[in-house]
Amino acid sequence: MENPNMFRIEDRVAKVALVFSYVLLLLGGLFGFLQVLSRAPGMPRLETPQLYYDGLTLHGVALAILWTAFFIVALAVFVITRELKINMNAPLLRGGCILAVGGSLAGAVAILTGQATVLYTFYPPLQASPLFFIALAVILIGTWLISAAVIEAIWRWKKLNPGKEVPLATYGVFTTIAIWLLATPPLAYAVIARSLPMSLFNAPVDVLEWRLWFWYFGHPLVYFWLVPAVTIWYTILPKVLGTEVYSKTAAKAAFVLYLIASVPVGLHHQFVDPGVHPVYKYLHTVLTYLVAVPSFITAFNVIATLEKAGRMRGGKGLFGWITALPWGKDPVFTGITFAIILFGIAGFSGVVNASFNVNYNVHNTAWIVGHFHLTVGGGVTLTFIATSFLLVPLLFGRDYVGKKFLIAVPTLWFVGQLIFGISYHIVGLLHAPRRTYIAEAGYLNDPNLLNSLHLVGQWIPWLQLGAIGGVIFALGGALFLLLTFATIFRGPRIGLSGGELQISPTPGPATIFDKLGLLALIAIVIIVIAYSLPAVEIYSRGLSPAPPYWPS
Ligand code: HAS
Ligand code: CU
Repeated sequence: MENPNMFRIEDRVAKVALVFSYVLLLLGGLFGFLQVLSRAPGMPRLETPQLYYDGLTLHGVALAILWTAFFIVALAVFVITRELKINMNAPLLRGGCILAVGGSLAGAVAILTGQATVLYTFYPPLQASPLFFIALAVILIGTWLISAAVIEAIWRWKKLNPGKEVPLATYGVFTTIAIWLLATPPLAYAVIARSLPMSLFNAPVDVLEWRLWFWYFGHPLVYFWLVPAVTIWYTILPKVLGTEVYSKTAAKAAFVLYLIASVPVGLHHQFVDPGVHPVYKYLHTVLTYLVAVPSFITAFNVIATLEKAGRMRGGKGLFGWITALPWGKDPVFTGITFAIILFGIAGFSGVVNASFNVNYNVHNTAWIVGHFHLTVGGGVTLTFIATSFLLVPLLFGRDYVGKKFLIAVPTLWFVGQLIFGISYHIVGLLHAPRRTYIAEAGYLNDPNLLNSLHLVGQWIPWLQLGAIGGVIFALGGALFLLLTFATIFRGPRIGLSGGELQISPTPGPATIFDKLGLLALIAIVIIVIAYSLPAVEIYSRGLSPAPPYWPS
C-alpha cells in the first residue's frame, strides 16, 4: 500500500471496536462461569438469585448482542478498507462507534446496578429503568451509522469499478450489514415506541405485538452473527491452508439465501405463543428449513475446500486428506475447523427446534441453551477467536505473545463447548428448564424429585457435567484474553504490514449475484409476505396492553 496512514481513522475505529469486544467477552464470560456453576447441584454456588438473574442479563447482552457486534464492526471495517482499498466515511464511522460504545457502557451500568433484570430478550411486561432502553436505542442508532458507512463504501467502490465482481469477503460483509439493516427497524419500534414509554410512564404494552417485532429481529440477529463467521470459513480458512474456497459461486449463492431467508422466520421462536394462527407458524417452519439450506451448502463447500487442501498436502485415499491437515499445529486453522464442527452439531438441533410440533418438547428447556452455545458460542465465537490471532497483529502491529500456548485456546474451547453443549442438549430432553436459578427453584429441595428414577434426579449428573464443560471453555477464554491483551499492550512490535489483505479468491466480472439492490428487494418482498399475515391478525384483533411488572 502506498500510504501507510491511509486508513488511520478506519483503523482506529476497528481497534476501539476490537478492544471493546474483548472487554465484553471478559465481562460476559465471567458471569457465564458463575452461572454454569450455580445451575449445577453440588458445585460451588457463587451467586445469589438476584445476582444470577442480573448476571444472566449481562451475560446475554454483553456476549450475544455486543461482543459479536463489536467484533463484526472491526472485521467489517478491516475487510472493506483492505480489500476494496478505499476510505470509509469518517464522521459516520466515528459517530457510530462513539454512540455504540457509549450506549453499551450505559446499558452495562443499568444492568450492574440492578435496574434491568430483564434478560437479553427484555420481554415486556418485565420492566427496566429508562436508562436501559435509552442505551439500547443509542446502540441501535450507532450501529446504523456504522452500517451506513459500510454500505456507502461498497456503493462507491461499485461505481468506481463497473462490471467488476464484488470480492467474496466484501460480499459476506455486505450480506451481514444488509441483514442487520433489514432486521433492526422493528426492534427500534418495539424499544422506542413501546418499552421506553413503559419504563418512563408505566405505559401498558401489548405483549404479543411486542414479541412479534422482537422475534422479527431476534432470528436474523443470529444470522448477523453467523454470516461473518461463514465469510471467514470461505476466505481466511482457505487462505491459511494456501488454497481458495472450493466453489466461489456456491459461496455467493449461500450468502444470497442467508440474505433473503434470514428474516421471515421469527415465528419459530413463538410456536407456543397463543394468538398467532398455526398456519403462519407453519409458513415460518417451512421458511426456516429454507434458511438451513445455505448452511448445508456451506458444509459441502467447506469440507470440499478442506479436502482440496489436504490432498495438496499429500493426503491420499478416502480419509488421508483429513490427517494431512495441520491439526494442533496451526491455531487459526484448528480454531476455525473446531468452530465448524461445533456449528455442525448445533445445526442439527436447530433443525429439531424448527419443527412446529417437535419444538414443544424442547422450548424453554436447557436444550435451547445447548443449541445456542454451540452456534453462537461455538461456531461463531471460536471462529472470531481464531481470527483474532491474525487480526490483532495486523491491526496493532504487534506479534502475539505466548505463541506456543495459542493452540490451547481452541482446544480448551472446543472440548469445553462439546461437553457443555451435549450435556445441556440431553438435560433439556429431560425437561430441565432454562433461565432458572435451579438451586432455589424448589426442585432440589424435594427428596421425592431427587430420586434417580425421577426426571429431576436424572438432571443432576448432566448439569454437573455441563458445569465441567463450562469451566473448561471458560479457561480457554481466559487464556485467550490474557494472551490477547498482553499482545495488544506489550507484544513485540512488528510494524504494520502496510495493510495489504488478499483473502478473497481473485474477483472476475460481475454476475447476477452483484445486483445487490435487487437481492435486497427480493428479501423485502418475502419479509412482507411472511410478516404481513401475523401482523394483520394481531392488529385487526385489537391490542390488549398489559401493565408493566418490576422483577425483583
Ligand atoms: Fe437457532 C433458538 C432454529 C441456527 C442461535 N438459536 C436459538 C437461540 C439462539 C440461536 C441464540 O426453529 C435462542 C434464542 C432465545 O434466547 O430464545 N437455529 C435454528 C435453525 C438453524 C439455527 C433451523 N441458531 C442458529 C445459528 C445461531 C442460532 C446459526 C447463532 C449463530 N434456533 C432455532 C429455533 C429456535 C432457535 C427454532 C427457537 C427454539 C425455541 O423453542 O425457543 C439452522 O439454520 C442451522 C442450520 C445448520 C446446519 C449445519 C450445517 C453444518 C455445517 C458444518 C459442517 C461440518 C461438519 C463437520 C459436517 C444444518 C456448516 C462434522 C460435523 C459433525 C456433526 C460432527
Ligand atoms: Cu431463530
